[in-house]
Amino acid sequence: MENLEAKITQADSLEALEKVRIELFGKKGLLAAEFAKMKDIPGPEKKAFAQGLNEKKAALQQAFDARYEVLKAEAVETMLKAEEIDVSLYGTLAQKGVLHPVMETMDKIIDYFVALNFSVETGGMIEDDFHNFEALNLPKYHPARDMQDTFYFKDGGLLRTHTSPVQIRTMLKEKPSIRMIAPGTVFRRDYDVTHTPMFHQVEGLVVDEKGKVSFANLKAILTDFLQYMFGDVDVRFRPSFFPFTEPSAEVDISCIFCGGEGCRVCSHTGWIEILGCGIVDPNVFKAVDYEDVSGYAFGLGVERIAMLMHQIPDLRSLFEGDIRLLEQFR
Ligand code: 2NL
Repeated sequence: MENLEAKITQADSLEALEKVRIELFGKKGLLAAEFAKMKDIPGPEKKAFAQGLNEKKAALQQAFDARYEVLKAEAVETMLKAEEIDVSLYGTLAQKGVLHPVMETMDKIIDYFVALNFSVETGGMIEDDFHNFEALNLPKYHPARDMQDTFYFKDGGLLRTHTSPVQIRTMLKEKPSIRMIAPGTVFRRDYDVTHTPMFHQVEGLVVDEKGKVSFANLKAILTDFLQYMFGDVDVRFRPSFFPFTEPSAEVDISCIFCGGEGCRVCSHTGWIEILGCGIVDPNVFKAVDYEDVSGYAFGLGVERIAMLMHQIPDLRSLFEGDIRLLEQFR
């Protein structure tokens, strides 16, 4: 019976000790077997035998309890170590958001014109034929009004194809002079590497008494604007055509990738087309009942400029909703 105590003190875990407990104190355990021998002990010796056995049992129970306390304390210690939390560690920091490159570019454009005292006007994206086309000297049967190019609603409404209806509404609402930009979302039925059906424009319009607004003013402000946007670039004006301006020009900057040497981005011309502009066509003023005024106007595509500033090769990636696009601009 001496090695029973050793069984208890050698148990090295609560699990091992539990096994020992069953082995010793269980219904079919070693102590139960000893007590069973009682019936074979002759009468006079029974008492002494029972007393010895009870003392032995009590000693084992005491050894067991002591061992249990030690192992329990060890187990708690081990658990606390394993679950230790360093409350001084930083948590997971929340990710900051970033502006979409299109909106960042739009803001930069708006900032320039706001600083030059242009007002910022906006309007609805659903327009009608008059404000989107007719008033802009785009008469019925003009190719731009083709179903191929414009999203029409069944009731004759349409998604604006440029922000010009905002200028038309502003002129109908207010007397000259006008000094405004119209930033916003526009829609055209187009989809390839450089066109998405939804994109953004900023258009500008300046109107004043006849003779007060010249092409020279337009040239000066756009040259300064483009150097604000792109740094020390050359700017050139090429004759062009828009139904709503006469004369009209397209404006190029010297290629910001090759400095004008010629590369893939500028199709080896050394120039990149950035915006369109011109002197407001008299037919536009007729449509809004403006008399004895002159004005200049311009329009630019925001995505195109964002692509150039960030060297984004495919315009469609701006609208795919892939968060990895934004992560690049963090
Ligand atoms: C381009 C060219 C342009 C305008 C937009 C305009 C608006 C009114 C009257 C006259 Cl109400 N003109 N807008 C003028 C010239 C060019 O946009 O290439 N845009 C992306």
